[in-house]
Amino acid sequence: MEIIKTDCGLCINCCGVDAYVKDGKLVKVEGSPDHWLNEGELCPKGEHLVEWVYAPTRLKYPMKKVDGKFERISWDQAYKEIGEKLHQLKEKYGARTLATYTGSVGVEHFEMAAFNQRFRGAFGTPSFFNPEGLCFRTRILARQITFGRYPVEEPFNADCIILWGHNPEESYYPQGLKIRKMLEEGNLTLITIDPKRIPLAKEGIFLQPRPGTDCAIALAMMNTIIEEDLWDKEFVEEYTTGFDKLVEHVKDCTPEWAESISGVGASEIRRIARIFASSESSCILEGVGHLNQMTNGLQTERAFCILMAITGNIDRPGGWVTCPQVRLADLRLPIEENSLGYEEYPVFHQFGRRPPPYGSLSMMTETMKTEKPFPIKAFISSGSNPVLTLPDTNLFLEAIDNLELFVCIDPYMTETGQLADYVLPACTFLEEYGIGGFPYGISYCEPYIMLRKKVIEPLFESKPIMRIWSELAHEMGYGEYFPWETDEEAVEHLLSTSGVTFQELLDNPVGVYFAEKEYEVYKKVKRKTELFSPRMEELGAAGLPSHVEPIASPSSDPELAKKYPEILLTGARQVEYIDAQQREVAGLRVRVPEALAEISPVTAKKYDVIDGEMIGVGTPRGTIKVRAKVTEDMKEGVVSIPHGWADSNVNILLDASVRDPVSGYVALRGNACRIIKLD
Ligand SMILES: Nc1nc2c(c(=O)[nH]1)N[C@H]1C(S)=C(S)[C@@H](COP(=O)(O)OP(=O)(O)OC[C@H]3O[C@@H](n4cnc5c(=O)[nH]c(N)nc54)[C@H](O)[C@@H]3O)O[C@H]1N2
Ligand SMILES: Nc1nc2c(c(=O)[nH]1)N[C@H]1C(S)=C(S)[C@@H](COP(=O)(O)OP(=O)(O)OC[C@H]3O[C@@H](n4cnc5c(=O)[nH]c(N)nc54)[C@H](O)[C@@H]3O)O[C@H]1N2
Ligand code: SF4
Ligand SMILES: [Mo]
Repeated sequence: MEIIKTDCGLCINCCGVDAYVKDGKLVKVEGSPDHWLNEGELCPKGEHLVEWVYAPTRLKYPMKKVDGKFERISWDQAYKEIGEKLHQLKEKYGARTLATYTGSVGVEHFEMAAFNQRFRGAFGTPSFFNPEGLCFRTRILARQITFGRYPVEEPFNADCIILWGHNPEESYYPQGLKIRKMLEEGNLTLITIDPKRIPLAKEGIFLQPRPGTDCAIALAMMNTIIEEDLWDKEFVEEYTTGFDKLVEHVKDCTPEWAESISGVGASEIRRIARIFASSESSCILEGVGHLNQMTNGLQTERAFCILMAITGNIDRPGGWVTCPQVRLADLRLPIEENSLGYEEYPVFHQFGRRPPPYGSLSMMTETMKTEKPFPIKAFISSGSNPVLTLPDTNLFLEAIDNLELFVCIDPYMTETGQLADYVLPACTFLEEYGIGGFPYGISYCEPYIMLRKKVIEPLFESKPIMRIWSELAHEMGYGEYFPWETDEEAVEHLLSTSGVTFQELLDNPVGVYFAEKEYEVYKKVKRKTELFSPRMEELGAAGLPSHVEPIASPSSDPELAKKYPEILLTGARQVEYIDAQQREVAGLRVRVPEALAEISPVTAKKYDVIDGEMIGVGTPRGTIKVRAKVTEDMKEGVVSIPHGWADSNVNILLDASVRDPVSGYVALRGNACRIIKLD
């Protein structure tokens, strides 16, 4: 039996995995005891990797839809037909008629994103999309706007953590374990701000706000910190600009004002403001996307940045720290045209020195449907399952009706693959080489990189995604851009600018630190922290954050509230699954067999609903059936439903036109809904 030390590519946590391989087959996995983060532990998904990789829903060979049914074809035929069609469509409608989309896997799987982008560059289309258009980007952007760089949470050195719309025991499993350990050791004050009393909320101070009012709470904390002179004089005076404007801006944002908006007691807001400001080191540890995926999302993130700054918790141990990044080879080819959303969402697209490589995802589906401002006739989706994960499912279904070519590249037959013209089998991360760890320090502030190793040969006829893009490119005449013959070669090339070699990573199977972390970076950089942002104003947004009621919520639209009086939250994470994945893994499915809509006993009583009953949940966009879970932990008036379930697809309920006007993100939370008692 061979033991291969690799990195789990299922989610952004990148835990270390010891893979046991016998006769070319993966037979067992364990958490790597020598990996700094997970220290031998694996979450339930990680524990079920063997069942996942050999699941019967794996795509075995390329298939083409003929008369509504899939037929097996060869790779050669697939490349030839897809290539010809793409050339034809480019001729007829121009290059931008091709949209490519990589899902969350394409954010964490650097090679997938890099090769997709190289292909679209060779083809010449600006229409590249990924979940950065609804997930991570807002928080990165708000921090860049404020600090001129991207400081990342370093919670394991903190004395006080605010879990703000973040439930790490579900979504960041190894982080959850470490926080529990810190609590056991008795050196952490934990504050949780969440409409749901999550298990960690029971370990400290808990505030239960009405959804979408977090910015008001943050402003009231600033008000208290300034009123009570708890701000960090040295940091604010030496290293920030705009404090005077901030003082003026928050002077009326008293805790009493925030109480009237959020429902959280003024004394509680004062209490946490004092603890937060006077702890040795404090860290806002927020949901990756939860608070950003609302209509005041970007400005809420700005408020968190300001709170961290005025309390001096930037670039100090336990706060938000600027993490060194590895420079991977940039495979992007120049693209002349701007992406969708460039004009509509200038903060998102025009803030940086160059625009982000992806378009505004919220506009992709609408453009596919309306053909405005141009027709999108070809769509290639990889590492994503948009039928279940894009908000406004019915809009997406109407949009894909308009396509002339729809290709889905995935290791599994998904709900999206079922609707495609061609499905191409990609292999999983266990069957190819890749880059693991945290080269960009996105979720953990550790300058640490690992080789994600090929543990077994690709199953059936599946191929590494890098090969799929390269081979299609060669077929279409773009071969010169894709000289790499294997996935090893491609990964070696990506590492070529990083200072770390493929061989070094093979020799250090649990990874290497590529740089030393530095604190007090603000002392070295010229750019001061901008509490007030002149650039935001220039780009048409407010230079300081304010509370704004969620659009299309019962609180902002009294007419809507008459019919839809409850507040819908979607997508709270479940440790058993990543987004819409792993539902085929029986060992996980027995733990959580279906979607549950969490509601409080008071809400349940209002509709005469009992725990375990099937209910309808409706919005102006549609209705779904889902089983009710009645729990004291959920705030009254809130209905929280996870995403990614085919039989209770919560994205049917969302409206792609309800967006954060600054970031362009579709509101995944805070929308008005109602409960329907079923007979
Ligand atoms: N197991 C698992 N892990 C995952 C994923 C997965 O699907 N499964 N997905 C990955 C991805 S793509 C992402 S983006 C991240 C997401 O990770 P997070 O955004 O951290 O999501 P959660 O951990 O579910 O925590 C969200 C919490 O926010 C609360 N919340 C909702 N609305 C509000 C509000 O208005 N105010 C406040 N204060 N709280 C609110 C919810 O009740 C919930 O407890 O997780 C990643 N990790
Ligand atoms: N209502 C609602 N909707 C949401 C959210 C929410 O909170 N609420 N969250 C949003 C967020 S933050 C995100 S990031 C998105 C995620 O949305 P998606 O990325 O669409 O979600 P997944 O289900 O993870 O889809 C990933 C796909 O990649 C495939 N895959 C796995 N490994 C590989 C590989 O190595 N190669 C290839 N080619 N494919 C692979 C999987 O089989 C799966 O089909 O969902 C968003 N949708
Ligand atoms: S938390 Fe689970 S799924 Fe995510 S990397 Fe770790 S073991 Fe894999
Ligand atoms: Mo995400």
